[in-house]
Amino acid sequence: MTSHETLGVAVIGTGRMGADHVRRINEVISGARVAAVVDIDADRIKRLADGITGCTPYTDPAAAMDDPAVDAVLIASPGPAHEAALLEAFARDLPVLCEKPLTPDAASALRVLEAERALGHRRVQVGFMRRYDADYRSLKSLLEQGAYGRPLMLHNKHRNADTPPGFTNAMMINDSVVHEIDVTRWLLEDEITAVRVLRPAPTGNAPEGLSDPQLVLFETAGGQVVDTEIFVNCDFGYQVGCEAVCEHGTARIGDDHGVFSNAAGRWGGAVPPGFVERFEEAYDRQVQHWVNATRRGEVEGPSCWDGYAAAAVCEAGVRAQTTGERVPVELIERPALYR
Ligand code: ISE
Repeated sequence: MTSHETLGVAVIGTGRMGADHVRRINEVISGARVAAVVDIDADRIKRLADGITGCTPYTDPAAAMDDPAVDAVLIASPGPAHEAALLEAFARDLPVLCEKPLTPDAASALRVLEAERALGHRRVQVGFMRRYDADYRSLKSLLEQGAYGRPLMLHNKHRNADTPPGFTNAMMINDSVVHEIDVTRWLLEDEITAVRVLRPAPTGNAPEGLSDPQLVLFETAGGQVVDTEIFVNCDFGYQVGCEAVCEHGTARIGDDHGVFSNAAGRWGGAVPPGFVERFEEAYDRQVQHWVNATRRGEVEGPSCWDGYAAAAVCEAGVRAQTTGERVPVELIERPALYR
């Protein structure tokens, strides 16, 4: 396609995130339109497609990708379905925005990475949306400017008000801490080499069997140490923060968000209820950047290497959680395509 044409996007998976991306492409961002929606729930996609001009519903991702109106694919189905959809997209050389995780484990992420390498060029942007959040971007550029010297440590916090039924200890790493894994690698521009997990006595709000909160420690190749408090039943809202401790100063994001008020003898602001609200602008910016780059014929943002590295750290993290030991992270050598 040429850059003046509108990008026809097939959105695969129309659950919470997929439906939000359909709304975003339709109503918020420019340069793209929803050309197809894909889900196993035929009623849901028919209802969705009926409300969008020129949008066709499909229950089969491959059939949607064969639709001539489809120029690019946004994958928002559950993680275990990503590999098959990515390979179908590669078979047609279609650009992809793939929600995190790239795939649920390091072996399948490596298969996807090898399949993309076989194309000879990048096709995938992975949906690590915090890289598009205004606060995280300010912190990143501050570290890049170098005025505070080398970063030595990061302190992260990641709190959710509560968890959906069936949320497990492994999901605390794979679904939640995976964001701090990506943020750590991105901010420090280094790989995570080992993981440890401490499990304090759980909150009374945690469902049976969930060890909540937990403290996750990373070591990087350059010798930095990063801690992440993950607390997924904190009971008061959604809160994410990061403090970088550097040689000549510190910098912190995430203390407040939105309007700060004084009234009735108190001061303060609001805590957002969930990640969709907190990161709404980051999701918008992420999808707009993907559309813009795709229309220019380019691929930017988090790559299959980032998705693979995150999956490998998650695996080590889940092992550290269950064994209580320090678990090293095993990665292949970084291929030239991702340097
Ligand atoms: C969820 O899957 C996300 O991706 C959110 O960003 C994260 O904060 C939450 O803990 C996860 O469950």
